Amino acid sequence: MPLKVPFSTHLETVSEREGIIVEVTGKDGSKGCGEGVAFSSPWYTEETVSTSWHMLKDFLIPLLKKRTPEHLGETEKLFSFFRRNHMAKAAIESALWDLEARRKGLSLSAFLGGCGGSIPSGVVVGTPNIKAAVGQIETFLDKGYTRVKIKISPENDVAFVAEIRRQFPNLDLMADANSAYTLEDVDKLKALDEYGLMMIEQPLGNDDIVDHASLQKKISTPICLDESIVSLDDAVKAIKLGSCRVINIKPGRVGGLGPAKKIHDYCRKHHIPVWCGGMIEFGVSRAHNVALASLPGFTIPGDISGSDRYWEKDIITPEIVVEKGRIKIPERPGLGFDLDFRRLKEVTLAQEEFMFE
Ligand code: OSB
Ligand code: MG
Repeated sequence: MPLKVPFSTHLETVSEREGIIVEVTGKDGSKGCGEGVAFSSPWYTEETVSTSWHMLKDFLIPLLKKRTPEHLGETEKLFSFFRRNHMAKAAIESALWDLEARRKGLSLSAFLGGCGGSIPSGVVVGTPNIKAAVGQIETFLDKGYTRVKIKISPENDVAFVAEIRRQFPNLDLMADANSAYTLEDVDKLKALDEYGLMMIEQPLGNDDIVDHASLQKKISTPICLDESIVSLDDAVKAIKLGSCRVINIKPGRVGGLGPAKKIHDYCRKHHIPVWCGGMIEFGVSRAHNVALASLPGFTIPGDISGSDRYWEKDIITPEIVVEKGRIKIPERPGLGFDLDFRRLKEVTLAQEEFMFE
């Protein structure tokens, strides 16, 4: 699906988004859906749409066929016999969470242990052009968003942040570097301390937790890790080392809602606030994120914007709507949103069905 406006980081510009939508049907006819959030090229993590499709078709689905899991914990355990490929795993795992919640007659939020009500939304600016960025922020504020994230890199940082801060002195603002820096840039990163950023996300290596610990000792802005945390084990080690004060949780990055919930639980116990990241995703993953972000440790607004942030028309009904800066948590069983099959059909490139028995 084409994005309304291209989204740029220092690594890649996304103008069209491919994704994988998984629908599971139980023997009793109950259904669930999930989304594979890998991009078309491996710029954010090593997975792509093609590697996800391969993993699903050639390994994960055959594995489930061979040993149908009795419950969600068993799925997670089965999948752990194959290394990584977290986004492919999460596509099925999250669909099974939806199915199980529907069966239990609980909203996915309640099934996960969430609080109900609504969650605060947040939005990301995807342009290094200062004029365009200011324009986007103005539009987002008009729509009710109260927390904004910008992307920074060594080519576009101190002056960019300073100008945005000058124009929006009271805005809840964070900056994401997607691993654009090294420890040699410490003076530049320290210079950002002046601008009252809520945090700086993933400034250093995408799989580093050692240098981030050194950096956190030298800057006062809290470091938030994204790419570096792909498992509970990573979160435990990063917290132990002091590599971050905040963690961004994305179900796709960590292998599903089960692992995401475990990271949340651990962080909550250790007083590390978490927030839910985004993947420029379609409504299915967005809806899973809404449920996840209703857990009590998600104390910081995440990158969960409305369907209309990126899409002319989303593939779920109803769409995700931001009202006065918040998104309502659905109360009906499961995800609380249905696939809009008409819209889905319009944008489907390929489809495959796998029968068990
Ligand atoms: O680093 O958080 C990130 C988008 C794609 C991949 C990685 C990231 C992002 C974003 C935007 O920052 C999130 C969104 O609006 O969905
Ligand atoms: Mg990030």
